[in-house]
Amino acid sequence: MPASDGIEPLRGSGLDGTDAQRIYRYMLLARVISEKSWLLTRQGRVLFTMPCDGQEAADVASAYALDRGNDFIVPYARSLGAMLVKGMTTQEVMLNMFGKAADPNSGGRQMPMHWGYKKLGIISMGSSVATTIPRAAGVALASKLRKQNAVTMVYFGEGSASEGDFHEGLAFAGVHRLPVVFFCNNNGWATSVPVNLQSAEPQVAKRAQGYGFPGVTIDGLDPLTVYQAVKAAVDLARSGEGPTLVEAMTIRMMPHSSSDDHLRYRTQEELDAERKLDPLPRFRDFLISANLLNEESDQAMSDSVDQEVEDAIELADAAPSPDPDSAMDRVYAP
Ligand SMILES: Cc1ncc(C[n+]2csc(CCOP(=O)(O)OP(=O)(O)O)c2C)c(N)n1
Repeated sequence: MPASDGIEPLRGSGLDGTDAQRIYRYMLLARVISEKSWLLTRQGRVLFTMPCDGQEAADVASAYALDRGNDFIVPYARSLGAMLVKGMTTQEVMLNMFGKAADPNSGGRQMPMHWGYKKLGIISMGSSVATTIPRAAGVALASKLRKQNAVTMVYFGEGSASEGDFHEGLAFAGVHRLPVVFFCNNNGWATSVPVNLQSAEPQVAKRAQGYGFPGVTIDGLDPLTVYQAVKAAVDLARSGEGPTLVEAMTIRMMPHSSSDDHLRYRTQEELDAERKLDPLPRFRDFLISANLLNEESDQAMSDSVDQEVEDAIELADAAPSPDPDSAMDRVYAP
């Protein structure tokens, strides 16, 4: 359906109706990929997954605020929505999930959801959380020295903000006023450790003050709020004013990973209550009230997303595995 004016001008976010519809489709796509990947692990067809259910608004709308052709993303495993916005296709995501040779992230050699795609400006992550944070400061330093006018955005969870790497990365970026946005997805959990056992000060954004730049805490379940806050941070970074720490408050609707059972440390009642905050129905209701979506167009979008993911699964499942002789490639220097 055509993008009408809707709720003008989309609550001052700087986005128009077409942007809002695109963001919704990316959110839906991330959700369906996440849900189907979970089922594929249960079927024994995929080795591992880290669901992103509950943080689609944060991931998608933050990446949407970047200049996607020029800026860099240093992701973490749950950044699926940001990967899609940055240009990774559903097929490429599924080739990664199935560990196939044509996976552009690592040729099927890394764990699933360990992103890194040079062509798209997605810097390779690693399993060790927060090591990406000083690396993102380094990427931002390089782009500043090269006068690329690029912004780097690094994604991590609040648990990672307790690591030494977090503090070193922020200190360096603050001193050198680097064009970097630190995007913390605060879902309240680091695997089974709740936020109150991670730090005596649970508001991560406050830590930015110690390094001489702004920190903001925002509703990470509302894509318009996320876009607005991240766009301001990206603009600041691009204009030479240095970093911002954005803390998006989100939820973790699923277990930490396919290797986890969250009912060993969370109650069903708590999970049921959290599910009511799901950002997808909330944004869908907003779009309907803004006359940017109706039952029919929502169903059509949902069907096309389902088909896209099913086609990608079929293709990835049938694709060739990496050659066993390549197992040591890029592990040791020749
Ligand atoms: C340095 C390091 N320590 C521990 C782990 C194991 N581990 C993987 S994810 C994770 C939790 C991370 O929590 P958070 O940063 O809040 O992100 P979330 O998974 O909640 O999105 C841990 C402890 C790891 N991968 N790297």
